[in-house]
Amino acid sequence: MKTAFITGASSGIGRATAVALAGAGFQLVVTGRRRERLDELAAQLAPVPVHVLTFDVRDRAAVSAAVASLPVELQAPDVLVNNAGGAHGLAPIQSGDPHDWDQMLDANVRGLLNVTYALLPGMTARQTGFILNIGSVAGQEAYANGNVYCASKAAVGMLTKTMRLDLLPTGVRVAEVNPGAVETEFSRVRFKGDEARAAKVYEGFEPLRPEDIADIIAFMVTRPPHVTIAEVLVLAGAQGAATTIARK
Ligand code: NDP
Ligand code: 8X3
Repeated sequence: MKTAFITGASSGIGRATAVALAGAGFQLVVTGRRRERLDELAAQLAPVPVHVLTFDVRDRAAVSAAVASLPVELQAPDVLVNNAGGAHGLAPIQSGDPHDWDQMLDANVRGLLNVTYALLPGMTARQTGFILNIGSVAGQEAYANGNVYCASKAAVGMLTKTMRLDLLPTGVRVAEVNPGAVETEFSRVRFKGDEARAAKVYEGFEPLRPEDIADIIAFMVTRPPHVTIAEVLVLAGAQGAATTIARK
């Protein structure tokens, strides 16, 4: 049975990806900080084997210790989905909060590297595998007040391209999905629990659902070894660009 290791599976796109990949025949390692959410997911997916790991992706030592605690065969997953992360704040650079900046750079960029670092030895030794990074439309275009979030996702885009080149001789393929507006806990986190402000982001149009992204991820990671769908931009139907949305 093939194994998929999914970060940020306690919510949103990561959770939906876990459901989709379980449906596609994978056993799973699901990670996040909220253990109960992950335990619930594992119970929902039974009898699919699901191994739960809780760690903060920003903590390299914790990531490495968690991976080392896995049975050896799970330390070399066939598929790694680097999804954990998000936005904190939406403010002009001149009034931004450096603590928010640290959280975004540490989770979205360093976190992705921490998890990749811990799993690559197993994946490269096996000479096969697939790393799917979650970038964003925000990594491809600038929008006002997006500053550090946009920069963190642009970094994911360049890491994806360079990782793909570096890993070419190892048989590990690397690709990226760049979602537009997906209704998840993303905006609740960005606006620090302000539900009304978060709801406004998705008002007046039909946003993407996490399952829409998960379906695409499942398709990409199940292509045969001679096919790499390297980058996919997925916008909501009413979305022309990151902040250009036809609202009714
Ligand atoms: P959610 O907030 O619903 O999910 C985020 C997930 O990431 C949660 O499972 C959370 O788990 C985990 N996570 C966040 N920070 C950490 C951390 N420091 N350590 C470990 N896990 C962490 O948002 P989405 O599903 O929307 O976001 C998933 C990814 O998709 C993110 O990288 C986001 O930037 C990206 N994205 C989202 C878009 C959207 O419109 N929603 C569009 C484009 C990209 P826990 O809190 O349990 O740790
Ligand atoms: C999430 C999409 O446009 O809110 O990455 O930044 S956006």
